[in-house]
Amino acid sequence: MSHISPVLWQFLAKWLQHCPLFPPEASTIAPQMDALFFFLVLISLVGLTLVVLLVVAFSVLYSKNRHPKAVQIEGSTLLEATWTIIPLGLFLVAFVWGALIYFRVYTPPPNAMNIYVVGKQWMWKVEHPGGQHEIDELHVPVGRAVQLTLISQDVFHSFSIPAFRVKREAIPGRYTSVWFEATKPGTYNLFCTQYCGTGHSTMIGHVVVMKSGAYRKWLASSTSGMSLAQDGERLFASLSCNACHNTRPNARGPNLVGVYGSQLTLDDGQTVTADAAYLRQAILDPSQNATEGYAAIMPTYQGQISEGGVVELIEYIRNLTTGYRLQETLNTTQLPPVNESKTAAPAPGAQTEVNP
Ligand code: HEC
Ligand SMILES: [Cu+2]
Repeated sequence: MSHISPVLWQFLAKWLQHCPLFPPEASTIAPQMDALFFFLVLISLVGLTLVVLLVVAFSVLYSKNRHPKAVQIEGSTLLEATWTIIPLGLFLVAFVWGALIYFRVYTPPPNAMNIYVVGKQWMWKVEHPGGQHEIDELHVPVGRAVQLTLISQDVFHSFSIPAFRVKREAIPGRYTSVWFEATKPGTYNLFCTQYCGTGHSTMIGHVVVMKSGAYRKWLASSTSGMSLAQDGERLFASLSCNACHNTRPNARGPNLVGVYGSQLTLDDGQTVTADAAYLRQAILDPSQNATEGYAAIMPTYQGQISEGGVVELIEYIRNLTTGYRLQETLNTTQLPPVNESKTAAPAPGAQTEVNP
């Protein structure tokens, strides 16, 4: 935060690292969050000091000894305007500053790699696009924008990585998302920060931030041999979805190839974008949104497919480009394309990576 005095900032950052009360700053957003946090702490301290000093000063200056007779004061417009305008200004600064950070936190960059996280009593299940499954662990590369798509299989949970200053609810029945870009390799804590039953306190884990070479190795060594989409392809066949969704001309269900991200017209005339949330709803509760031109014959799969399974089906549908066979073959060592402009000019102070 260069607009704060750099010396003061250095001092604060040093102090933070040696104070075990404070988690390390390990993501791009962390220093920005902390700057706002310290601003709030600072103005609170200034306000508190001012009030305490005035209370003490007034109780001495206007004590009964000095002023045995009470005097009625009718007020001062100048004084009232001052103590209205200054706090108003401070609150507006906090509001605008907070709003800017809020939008940054909840707007993932378009090139972010997506990882699914399913919360359930009492664990975090992580599903990587390459088919790597983890429980209470999350491996991510350093210096890459990572978007998490969260959902809960039972009750409300809240996914929190203090070192990255990110936290987001995992809600039953709805996808939420959060993103971060880790800046320092290492192992960080991962918590559920919403009381979710007896085992809540055990719903903790680790985020492992790795350099890209190590990350590639990890991806290759923890693969199950099938990508998430390929898992979905299997599930699609074993649930007999292909009895209705297929390429035959008289297929009873709509063609799912290329449906992801497209605009669909429902039989009540509404148009919707077929994003992950819509597809999930279409699979679990088809009667809610029948597509125009099709009979509502699709059975409900509510309670028959786990959230992990739904994620696999969505990834499968998302990857269908030409037919119901997945085009791509599993390449576990493949990372999403690097943002070129970013690699060309690393942000000052950002860790640059050397690819092996
Ligand atoms: C009995 C036939 C049938 C089966 C089995 C079936 N579907 Fe459907 N599906 C339909 C029909 C008909 C629609 C369109 C009407 C609607 O939305 O209810 C549809 C709509 C959908 C949609 C919404 C996309 C769109 O263009 O409307 C998705 C996604 C979908 N099905 C996925 C699946 C999956 C995944 C399975 C297996 C778990 C499955 N379906 C099993 C008949 C079926
Ligand atoms: Cu929980």
